[in-house]
Amino acid sequence: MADEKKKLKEEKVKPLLTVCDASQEMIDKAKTDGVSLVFDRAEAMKPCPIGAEGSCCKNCSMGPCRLPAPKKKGEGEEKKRVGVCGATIETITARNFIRMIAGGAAAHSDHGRGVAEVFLAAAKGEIPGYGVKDEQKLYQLAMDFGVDVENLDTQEIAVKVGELALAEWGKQEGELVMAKRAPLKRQEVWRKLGVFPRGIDREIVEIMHRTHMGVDQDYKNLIAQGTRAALADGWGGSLLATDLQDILFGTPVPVRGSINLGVLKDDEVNIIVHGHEPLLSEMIVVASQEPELIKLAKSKGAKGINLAGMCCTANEILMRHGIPIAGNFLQQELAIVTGVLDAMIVDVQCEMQSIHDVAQCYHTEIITTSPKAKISGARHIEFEEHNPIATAKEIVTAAIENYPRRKGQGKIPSQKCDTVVGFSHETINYLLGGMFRASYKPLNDNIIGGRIRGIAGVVGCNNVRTTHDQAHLTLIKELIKNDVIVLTTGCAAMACGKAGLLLPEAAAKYAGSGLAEVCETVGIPPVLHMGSCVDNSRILIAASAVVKEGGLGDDISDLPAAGAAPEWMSEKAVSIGHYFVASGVYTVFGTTFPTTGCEVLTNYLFKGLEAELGGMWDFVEDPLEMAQKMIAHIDKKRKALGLDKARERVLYDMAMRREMEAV
Ligand code: XCC
Ligand code: SF4
Repeated sequence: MADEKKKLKEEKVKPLLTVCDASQEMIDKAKTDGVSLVFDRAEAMKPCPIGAEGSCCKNCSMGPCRLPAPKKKGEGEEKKRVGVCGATIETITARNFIRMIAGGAAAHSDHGRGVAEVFLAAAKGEIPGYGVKDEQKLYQLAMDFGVDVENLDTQEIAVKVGELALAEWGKQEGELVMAKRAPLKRQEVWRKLGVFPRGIDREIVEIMHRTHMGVDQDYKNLIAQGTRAALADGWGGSLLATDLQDILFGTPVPVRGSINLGVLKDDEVNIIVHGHEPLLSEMIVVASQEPELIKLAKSKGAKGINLAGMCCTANEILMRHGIPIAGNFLQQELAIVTGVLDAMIVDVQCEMQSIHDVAQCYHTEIITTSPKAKISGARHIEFEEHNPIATAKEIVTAAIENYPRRKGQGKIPSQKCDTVVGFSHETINYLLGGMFRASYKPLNDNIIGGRIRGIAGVVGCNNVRTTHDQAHLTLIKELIKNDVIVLTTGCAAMACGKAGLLLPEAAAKYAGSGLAEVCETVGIPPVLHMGSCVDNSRILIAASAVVKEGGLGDDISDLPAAGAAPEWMSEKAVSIGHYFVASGVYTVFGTTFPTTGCEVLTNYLFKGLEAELGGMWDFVEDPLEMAQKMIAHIDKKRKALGLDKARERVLYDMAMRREMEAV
């Protein structure tokens, strides 16, 4: 008995590392090569249980104060859990939670600021190679900012928009301009609660102030500031990043691409761009196609230059140029393990410092490019914002020069999968309504009629504490099987791509009959790839457009919709999750939840917020149960809209039709 228990326990501590065969192949190779990976380090270092539940405060040097929950229910509950300064467990977990929001909102928004600065310089004609690619979108943004589009030329409009957009970061009072794209009723909710964001930087700084020792010590008041900052991310920094990038580099339209480590080539110079900002990668795309550089590559014995992406940068250049994706977050070390990667170019966010160590075992050159993100020991070629093509050429040349240093035979996994990506809010509009009558009406009608049960946003990271890609795929397959159309971004989107879910053919294979019928008619996959993590703002805009189209209530919180990040790990995910909650969406996280150390706060986030914001958090480890809870929420919203009957009827129709077909 004891033996069996032990065996079970052993099995439990050794779950599958990944469901991605290409990744498993490289994990095995790393073992043979004697290379330590994130998977090995996770095994060697278990997470701190007190930190994982948010019960540790280190905001001053009288601590750190560790306030673990009582081991058994009831035990020690009469004793108030407080830190040395008297801060309660509610205060401590709330402070920790909103500091995560600050970290995430800062990452997205500082990315957005970088884009705004480059946009303004480009508008002034100061950056060769950059200009306005999407005029339509520029005019739209100009109107949001109240720029007089009638009497100015395109360049003047772009300069004005650039200046006004950049000013949103440092704004001290008033309301963020972009947040006015939300449905009117939603804006009223924010005003009533006093959480309408003022300026992007201000909200983030105020979190750091309020969470300093001895400042804000009321958990609800702390969470309200978290809400303000998260909204400043989603409806501010991220939305501006997306819009300005679209204007500069083009709004994505559906394009085919391929994904997984199998996109690497053994006879070409392989370059991976890894990170988040498309500013440099756009120019690396150009440089990698320059005839003189291709000639240089050939002179070194390579057949050409093969560029691929990783993490969110990959989503950006796949959506805009069809450049293949080598993999998602947990594959960054594995790409190096192939032994055929000549250079990995990184900018900011989600780059594990270990890529440098792994690269030491092979020949790969890690090149950092952002003054904000260096890696000790790695080569640094700083991105010259005012002459991006020169930097890009220098970097591509460095990669080419590294090609002859490949050591012995590499091994490239055979797996790669075709995908169709690039579903911006605009393309969904066109696809459904046609170029001249762009509209969400067909989508709304299909939701109202019940063919589509609802909408789910499934986004976020990989997390080494759970099986790579498994929760994403299990959850998403279950949702589409139940006629819920899925919008996806980030590393979740890449998991879908690798599993073939981003192909129109996936509808017939995986989707329920109602959703499959709609997908087949329009020619779209049941899972729509909407971009990188800052592009979660595209989901906000799509949701607002669905509300404005009519028939599904008058606020995002009325929609039969839900969100999830089953494998989240980064602070950015917390910010994204919280701006979805604050926009009225039921949002579920997997793996762990960072406030479970405090029941009062967790109850407030999971239940209390619904009454205030219409949206609320949840935490479910099992992806199938997660799907059930999301579907239950969608059904609850359908019922509130009086649409439960419609769906019953449609299901009956489908069943009848199948019966008729069978005859
Ligand atoms: Fe990073 Fe953006 Fe998370 Fe992936 S999904 S691990 S944040 S790359 Ni953004
Ligand atoms: Fe401890 Fe209070 Fe200092 Fe936090 S702020 S470390 S709870 S004394």
